[in-house]
Amino acid sequence: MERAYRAVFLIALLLGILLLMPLDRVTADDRLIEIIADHDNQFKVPGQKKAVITLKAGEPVLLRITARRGGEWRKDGTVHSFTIVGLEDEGWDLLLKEGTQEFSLKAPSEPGEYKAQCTVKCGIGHNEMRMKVIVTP
Ligand SMILES: [Cu+2]
Repeated sequence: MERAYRAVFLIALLLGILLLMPLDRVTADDRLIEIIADHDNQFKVPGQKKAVITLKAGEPVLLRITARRGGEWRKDGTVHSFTIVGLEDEGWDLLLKEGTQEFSLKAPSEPGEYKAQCTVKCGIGHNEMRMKVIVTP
């Protein structure tokens, strides 16, 4: 009898864990987007002259961001952020530590041109540290 209880408990636990996982993490086939938040306090996209990324509205994406410390950083080790003002609640407010980090996100549902910016005082150039995010229908 006790064994049956344990089995039920384990199955419930497993289901609970699966339910808690965001669905796009389970499927893990999100499009990979690479961005550099560089030590000169500029966003860069590897292989591109201009820092601009294009997403499809609502698509799940995996952002791989490499951050390099500029002249200033936060005490907690945050060196830059990648923030779309107004979409923070949808996850578009990524605090970046030194090194490479990955973030699973959903592209904004509303097509248009967005501006991503750094909200962490990172030194000279911080006020111009932004890049374009184009969202197509
Ligand atoms: Cu900054």
